Amino acid sequence: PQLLSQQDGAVRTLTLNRPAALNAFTSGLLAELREALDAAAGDASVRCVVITGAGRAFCAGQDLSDPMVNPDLKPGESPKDIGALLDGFYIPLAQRVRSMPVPVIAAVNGVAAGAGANLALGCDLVLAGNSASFIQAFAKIGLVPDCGGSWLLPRLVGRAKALQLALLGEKLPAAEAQAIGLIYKAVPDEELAASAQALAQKISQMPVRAMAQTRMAFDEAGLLDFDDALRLEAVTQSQLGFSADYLEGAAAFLQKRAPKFSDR
Ligand code: LHQ
Repeated sequence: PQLLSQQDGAVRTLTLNRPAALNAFTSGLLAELREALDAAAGDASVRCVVITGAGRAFCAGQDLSDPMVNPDLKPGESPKDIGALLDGFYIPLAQRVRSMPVPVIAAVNGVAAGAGANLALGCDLVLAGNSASFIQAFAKIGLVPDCGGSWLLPRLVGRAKALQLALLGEKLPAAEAQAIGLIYKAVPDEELAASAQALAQKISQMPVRAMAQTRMAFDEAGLLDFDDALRLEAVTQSQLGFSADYLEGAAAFLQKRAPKFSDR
């Protein structure tokens, strides 16, 4: 299979599994990843999702040997519309990640290039091994950042850094990615898998519905003015105020005991 899925407790781990091609995206892998995220979203036993890669890379982005992206076009042949690949595969995938009802962690185990980089950056928390790197490879092949990159990059690191990364397409090592605020944390390579699993297990015990709502509030507030953001906070807080998790969290605090969260 091009995608491996495994569950430990309430943590579902999805592993991109085309290591010989650095886990580059075929339409098949993109579809499998989206289906696996749909399945995780619909499964009440899942409270946190980890996405990682098999082998030495996280994901090299679109598989450039796929006939859908016009490799080796013969003279006189007209190119296919690669926008169709975005409409059919990358847009629904990026939307699926951003609308997951539980937190999503990227465990970036090696190079993340092009759409592979932006898939990772679209996750809620990005851990990376020290030897991992992020490459906005699009510029080098005459394309623009996709899979949400145009929206994410300026918001994550500001316009100047975003333009540096996207225009020059240089390899950004994990430690630098952490230093500029592009990712959560770089860790030693040999600790990445265990760190990601430990973080995911910890999160799975937390109020995950509110965490997913926090991500959605941040995304939406970016499009609102201050007063509208305040109103959105009140609407969301009003809903969460009736949730079992809030009632449990507040009660557990007052009773000086550990809370047991269950909402999703
Ligand atoms: C690959 C790939 C790859 C196929 C490594 N494809 N085989 C959306 C919609 C429509 C159209 C286009 O794009 C998009 C979004 C995008 O993602 S655009 C960006 C596409 N990605 C790239 O441009 C990155 C291309 N790859 C690289 O620059 C390098 O492979 C990196 C820097 C990722 C890794 O370099 P190395 O560590 O030196 O490994 P390598 O280059 O030797 O790759 C190992 C193998 O993986 C090799 O195959 P081989 O048979 O020679 O061992 C590569 O051909 C293959 N591979 N990326 N994207």
